[in-house]
Amino acid sequence: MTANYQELCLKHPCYAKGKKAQTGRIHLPVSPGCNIGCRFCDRKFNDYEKRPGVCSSILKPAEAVEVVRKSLELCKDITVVGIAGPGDTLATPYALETFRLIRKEFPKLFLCMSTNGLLLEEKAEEIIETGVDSVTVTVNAVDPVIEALLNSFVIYHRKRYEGVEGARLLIEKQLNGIRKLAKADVTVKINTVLVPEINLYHIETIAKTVKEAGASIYNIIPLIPQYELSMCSVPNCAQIDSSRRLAEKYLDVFKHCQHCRADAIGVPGEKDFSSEIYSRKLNLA
Ligand code: CLF
Ligand code: SF4
Repeated sequence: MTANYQELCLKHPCYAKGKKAQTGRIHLPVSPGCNIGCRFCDRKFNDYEKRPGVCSSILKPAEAVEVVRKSLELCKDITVVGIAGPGDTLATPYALETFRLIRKEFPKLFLCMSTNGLLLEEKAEEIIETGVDSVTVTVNAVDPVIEALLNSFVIYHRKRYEGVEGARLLIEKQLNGIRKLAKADVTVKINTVLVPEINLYHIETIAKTVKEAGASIYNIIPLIPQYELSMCSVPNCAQIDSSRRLAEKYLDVFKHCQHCRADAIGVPGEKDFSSEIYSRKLNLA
């Protein structure tokens, strides 16, 4: 049985309402590919950058099980196994395959995945059957004209859709997917990358729309200006605060996001164990 929202609020670090949680997560970098083109996305392999889309290397599902085993020895606070890239978790089959292995080996850990949502509607049944406890969908706009400023293309069943056409398809699939999961009592969290020049005045509409679709909690992630949006600004505290206040009219808001790497290990915002694990990776086989 999957965890309910109240349980996640107590034991999942990214569902902490109020003060920061002391529980941890391990991210398994098993999902290399992506099927959309976010204009701020710059995926990289390195050991030093602390942001989404970055990891030291890609793991195979079987290797990921051993990484979890070692990580639990190093960090007793881990309650969640998350998969957040470095690409999209539904663009390749490896995330769900990994979750099935983890569920068997570590039945007490919560399973958490993060996705852009393009394939959420058609993969919802498989996600539910796999027993994923929480799904984060990144919804940066619910208006295709705004979304097209944040995303240049979508590749859906081998066909490329650009601009507003692609954006409309992405939003439709995201909202249908959220509805399906929520109906099956899977907890849905929404991440929005806040880009002051593009979606600052759109946050309330996003929050209201995703709440109606069945999401439980909302997280605003300040833009890291890079790639095609390198000319945009980092939101200031007043912009983040006012956006959170507007979102809070509709749903709970998570306020401790740490811009995690795709291979982060530990309590978010505290000591990260990934360098210890990955320098030992060759010994795990
Ligand atoms: Fe990872 Fe994301 Fe699950 Fe958390 S992170 S897949 S919901 S277990 Fe958390 Fe890190 Fe922010 Fe993500 S602090 S970047 S919101
Ligand atoms: Fe990058 Fe994630 Fe957007 Fe894919 S969905 S382009 S991995 S930010």
